[in-house]
Amino acid sequence: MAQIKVPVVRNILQANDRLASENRNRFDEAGIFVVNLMSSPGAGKTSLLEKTIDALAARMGIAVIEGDLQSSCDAERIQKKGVQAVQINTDGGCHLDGNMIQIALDSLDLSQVDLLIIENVGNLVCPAEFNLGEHEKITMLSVAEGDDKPIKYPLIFQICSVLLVNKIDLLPYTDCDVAKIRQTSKQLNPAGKVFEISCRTGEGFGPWLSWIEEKVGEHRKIRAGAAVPPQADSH
Ligand SMILES: Nc1nc2c(ncn2[C@@H]2O[C@H](COP(=O)(O)OP(=O)(O)OP(=O)(O)O)[C@@H](O)[C@H]2O)c(=O)[nH]1
Ligand SMILES: [Mg+2]
Repeated sequence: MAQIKVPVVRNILQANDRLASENRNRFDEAGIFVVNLMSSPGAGKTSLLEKTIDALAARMGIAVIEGDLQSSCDAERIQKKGVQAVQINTDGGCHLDGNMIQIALDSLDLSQVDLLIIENVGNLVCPAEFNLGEHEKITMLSVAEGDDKPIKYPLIFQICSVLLVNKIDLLPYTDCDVAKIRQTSKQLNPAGKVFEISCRTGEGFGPWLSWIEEKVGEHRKIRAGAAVPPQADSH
């Protein structure tokens, strides 16, 4: 029997990449720095956003796109901080995609925004496959999840610019070896940065906030015409 080829998945990813590239053009025209924040459920993504907004909202315009299967809990948490937030419900879908971001962007006023953070659906697998048009991918892993996660779910650790190891206040109560996380993620992603943080106590936030501020500064220069946008990569 003749072999039937099924190019469906590749077609979906190619179509998504086109939409992501349109999003990226929109971000670069506006000079906005955009990050795609990914982790498993409950690692602390929304807590990170709350603390980051507290620290930076006086110095820059921030907006948030929240992705969840159901509910608007996370967008409500962000709106309480006084910044624009739009919730995407994927109705069971396990990741955000470029089209969802295009629709969400129509609900945001980007004119005063310097930093747009997209909180992806909690999942260590599928979000890693779909570009949204972001400039940088951030992966968060909490110490309660175990230090073997980079070995078991390599792609999401391979493609991120920054790995945030969260909940370090819980280290005395876990068997997590942060040195092992650093070592295995370094093997997967030699150029990636690793910041150890606690969204509960604020420990370790300095390097994370400095990194964000530096990136926002670079993109403000793009808006002012003093720099060219970075090339979009395939991940
Ligand atoms: N001890 C401790 N708890 C934390 C820390 N960060 C977040 N939490 C708690 O972890 C739980 C989940 O935090 P969220 O910020 O909602 O996690 P999330 O990744 O946004 O979750 P989903 O959106 O459902 O994927 C909450 O009860 C937080 O208070 C931390 O650094 N230390
Ligand atoms: Mg959340």
